Amino acid sequence: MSDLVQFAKDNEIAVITINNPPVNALSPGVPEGISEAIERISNDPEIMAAVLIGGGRTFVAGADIKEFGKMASGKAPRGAGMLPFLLRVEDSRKPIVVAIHGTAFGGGLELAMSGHYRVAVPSAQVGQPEVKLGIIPGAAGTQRLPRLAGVAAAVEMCADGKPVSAEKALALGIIDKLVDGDLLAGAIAFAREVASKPAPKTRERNGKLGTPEQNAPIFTAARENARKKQRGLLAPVAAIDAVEAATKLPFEEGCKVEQELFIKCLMSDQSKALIHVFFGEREVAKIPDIPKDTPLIPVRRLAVVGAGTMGGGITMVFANAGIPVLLKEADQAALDRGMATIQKNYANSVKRGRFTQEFVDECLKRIEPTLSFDGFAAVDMAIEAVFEGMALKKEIFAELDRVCKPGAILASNTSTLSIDEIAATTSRPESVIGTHFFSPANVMRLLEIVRGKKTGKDVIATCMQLSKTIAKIGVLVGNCRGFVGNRMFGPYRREAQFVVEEGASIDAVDKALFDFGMAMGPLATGDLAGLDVGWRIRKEYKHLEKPGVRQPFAEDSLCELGRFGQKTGAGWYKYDDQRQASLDPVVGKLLKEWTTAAGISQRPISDQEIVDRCIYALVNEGARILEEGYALRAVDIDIIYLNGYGFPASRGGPMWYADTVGLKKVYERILDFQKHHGELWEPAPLLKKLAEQGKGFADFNADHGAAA
Ligand code: T1G
Repeated sequence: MSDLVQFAKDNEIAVITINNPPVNALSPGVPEGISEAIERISNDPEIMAAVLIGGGRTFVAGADIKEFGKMASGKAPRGAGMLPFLLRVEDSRKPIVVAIHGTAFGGGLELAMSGHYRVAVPSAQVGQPEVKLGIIPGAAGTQRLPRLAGVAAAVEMCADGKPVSAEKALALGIIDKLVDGDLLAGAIAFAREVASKPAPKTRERNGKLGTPEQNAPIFTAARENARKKQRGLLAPVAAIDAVEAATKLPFEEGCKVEQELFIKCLMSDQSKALIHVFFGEREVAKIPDIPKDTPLIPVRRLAVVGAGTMGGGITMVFANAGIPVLLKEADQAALDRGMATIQKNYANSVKRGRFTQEFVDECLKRIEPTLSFDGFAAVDMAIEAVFEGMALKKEIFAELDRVCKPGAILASNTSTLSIDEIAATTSRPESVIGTHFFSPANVMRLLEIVRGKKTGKDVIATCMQLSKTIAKIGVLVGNCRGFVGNRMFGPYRREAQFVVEEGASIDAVDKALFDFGMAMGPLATGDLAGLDVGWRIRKEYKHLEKPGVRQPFAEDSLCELGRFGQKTGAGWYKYDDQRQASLDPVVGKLLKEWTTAAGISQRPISDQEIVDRCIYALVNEGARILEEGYALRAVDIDIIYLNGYGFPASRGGPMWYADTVGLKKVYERILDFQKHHGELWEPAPLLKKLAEQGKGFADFNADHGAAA
């Protein structure tokens, strides 16, 4: 027996335990161990039935995704997959009861469904999340799930990848019984009950496959949903096709259809990108120069200074995580406004079914509004979220330094100002860090954690861990202007303005980037965030602009007319009372006047040029950030862009996308832009070097040490 699978007997019931920490993935050796155990069961006359269970914290979380990564890149043979193995499980003459705790995901659920019965603890979850990796179930999941749960549930679970609770799985027929208390004991008892019964093969259970008339509307609706909500993704549509095959073909034929679709998805750029994202979201938590066992500072009580949009959102995030928050404002009116916004946001979450009223009531109890710094001595961490001005921030930090206890973490939510400069106003620079939330803070997943020169390793480790506690994805970045995300967003939006000034229409620019996969086009994004935000920053740093180098002017001109975007009812677009955007002929006329006055000749600009100008501007700046050490790895930049800026995960992030295009091609395109548009397109030295070496940013990941 492989040491990944243990075999034991409880009288006439065999117990097969999978031990492949941390998530009992079906890595090489696990299927082999289970097959050996089944062989042993069938040859032992004393054994009447068997229980298959996961050791540690979960049942099987799926096939080993690392293996799929190798197969997708051709580094490992595709092999026959797990179909033959699961048939061996299903063909066991003695009933096999699968006992589920934690998660039975992907291949884990497929393994469970090849068993004859399934029992689970109430906290367990089951699902086919493969589409999140750009693939589909590849071991008959799309063929067995409809046979247990019915077509509608199977299509939904395979196409959107969301797991279902054990209770829901019981109702659907995926599992046969919920076990309260000890799972193994419950499963063994269940096995005793079924030991003398025939072992029902899931593949022969066709009663829930429905009729073509019943199924047609289900598949039509599923395809429409995928077209709308999973724009341009291959896997959801393939999953629907595979489940449909289960309703039309015998099991073996249906499996063949599933295999073809699985391989097609696996070999796509989308699955390579999504597998990169899966591991990347875990990689960013690993800081090379901060040991895993760095002692953490317990954060049991928090203070937030500033009850505006950001401060209120941050307060909710911590209250949701069970951490009491002292929310301070300068005056009662501002404090009341802040609390009212928090209550409105919570009420909306209850209305949308995201939170229950009881949960919201508990959260609100954890928020204590205040006008004074009294009580700050008891907090373990304070987050400043006031107006983006250095003078005010320094004043707040000097006060925090005075009132907070020694060792308390002092964090700023600044989006562009220097953490080092802020830290210097305190006696404890080692306790000062940046926690840059993204608006709306109670929704956006990304948290840029900004490392100051003197920030202590315990403070960094604590904030990285805290990001998980508050359901954010924390990415450590260095203290350059704009940190990583906003520093790159500048050139991205600069190029969007340039192409409009050169003749592209406003909606063509936004549509080109939307069709590329961005959640929203760059101009509409500016209108959403407020054009005045960038305008104020550009004015503050005007003195740094190199004389004679062309800068965009359109957006500043719109701001001078008071057109800040949605908040003023007009920006690049005009907005009705429901904030519905429409093209504004006034802007078209203004652009004509401005560009004529500036002598900028107009020309038709292709969608491809719009995309290349905007996206390669991101990539070029990202390469500079990497080389200067303000991001640890290229994948960190990717994760920032997926979780803070609406970059499509199916393209892996800006740096991954550049590798997919090929850095040589990207570099040549940038040289071309430099020739036509001047020195702002100076290629980043790292990009030039990697392109000339025929390498990609992924190779740079491998060589790059800790810096941020
Ligand atoms: N393969 C390889 N490694 C995995 C893994 C997997 N399936 N799942 C998790 N890990 C690693 C992860 O990278 C991390 O590593 C550690 O385990 C802990 O994970 C044939 C084709 C189960 C909900 O998509 O959703 O089956 O960073 O931090 O927060 O049809 O892991 O410690 O080095 O996420 O408690 C389908 C993916 C695969 C499930 C647990 N299955 N995993 O969350 O821990 S394809 C999935 C998860 C497939 C078949 C198809 C989560 C989790 P490290 P973690 P967690």
